[in-house]
Amino acid sequence: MANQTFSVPNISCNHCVMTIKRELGALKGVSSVDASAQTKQVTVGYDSEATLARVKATLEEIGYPVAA
Ligand SMILES: [Cu+2]
Repeated sequence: MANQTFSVPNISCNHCVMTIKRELGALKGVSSVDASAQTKQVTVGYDSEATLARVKATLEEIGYPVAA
């Protein structure tokens, strides 16, 4: 298991945080999700590079793309 933190500029409030936690938490291989409206960061625990790629794709799909 590894962790990675992403910068996600579109996080503006607690509703965004809840949406991200729900959507990423439903992905297979994701063991933990933390998100913050203060830091605009998302941290995930994941099991493989494929899961990490899906996390990024999902964030983009739901309107919270990871900053380059
Ligand atoms: Cu919001």
